[in-house]
Amino acid sequence: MIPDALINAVRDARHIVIFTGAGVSAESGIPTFRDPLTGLWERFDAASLATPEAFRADPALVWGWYEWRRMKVLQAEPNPAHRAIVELARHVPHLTLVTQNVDDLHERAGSTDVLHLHGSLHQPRCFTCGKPPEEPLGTPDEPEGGRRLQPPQCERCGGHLRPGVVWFGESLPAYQLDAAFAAAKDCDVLISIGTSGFVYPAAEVPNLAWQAGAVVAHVNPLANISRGEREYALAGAAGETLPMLIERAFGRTGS
Ligand code: BV8
Ligand code: ZN
Repeated sequence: MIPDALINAVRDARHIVIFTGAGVSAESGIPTFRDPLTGLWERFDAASLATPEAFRADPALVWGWYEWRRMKVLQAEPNPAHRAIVELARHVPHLTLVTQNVDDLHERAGSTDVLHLHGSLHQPRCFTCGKPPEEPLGTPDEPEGGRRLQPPQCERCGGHLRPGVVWFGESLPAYQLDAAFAAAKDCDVLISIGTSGFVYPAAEVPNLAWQAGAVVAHVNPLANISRGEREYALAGAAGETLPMLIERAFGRTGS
């Protein structure tokens, strides 16, 4: 199931990059984007909701969708995959965690210095002047998926608050993207976990690592690989595969 060559590369690595997508939070009960039926994309036209145009056209619809997602995250717990990444960081001289996710489950599992390429559900800001609210948002009302909720008003300019995520057509935060690309070019091993690799420029990260000579592994029930050499597909769920990988590389884990 997990090739010895990959176990040895992980054990001997000086610098490991972990690159995560929605699949790492799937076992916490958070819908992914493209899973049939449960995926957000299936039940909503997410690509048309996750845009500044959609927010301008109907702020209450978009805010309601994100508050529903934020509520699901608040109700969720980190899963063994998130915890395995924290455990791995204890064994590796240098681990860089890059996520496309907008939930805070990595942080709640104990990961630090997480590079969020697509922002966070937990950092709303004013759509007009960019100012974050004075008080953090409380627990959202019980909006069921797709119900409209009027976004709160900015205390400074009266504009609408918006979710602190990167929408389609918006630029990614330059610091996080530059740091992620630099880590990918420097690392010995990159483990991509739970991503379909559709969305750019984030999807460039594993390619940069492979092109720079790193060993690349994809943890995904649908994993398929294209490059053969130095690349591995671990076709399984993250919550089962990652603890196994770490136990094989470093012995019984404490998690
Ligand atoms: C940019 C935040 C330009 C919001 C997200 C045409 C028109 C316009 C733009 C484009 C275009 N063509 C290309 C583009 C660029 C566009 C893009 O890439 N589009 C794609 C769809 C083709 N990108 C952008 O617009 C980016 N910005 O390019 O700016 C620019 C340039 C200069 C100056 C100004 C502007 C911005 C992209 C960011 C969009 N925001 N999220 C929100 O969350 O609502 S993207 C969204 O999809 C998610 O956040 C996530 O980050 C991303 C990828 O999804 P995944 O994480 O991979 O999830 P998915 O469901 O797809 O896959 C889950 C996987 O997990 C599956 O493979 C499944 O098998 C696996 N899995 C399931 N269970 C498990 C599991 N794995 C392991 N264990 C399990 N248990
Ligand atoms: Zn404002």
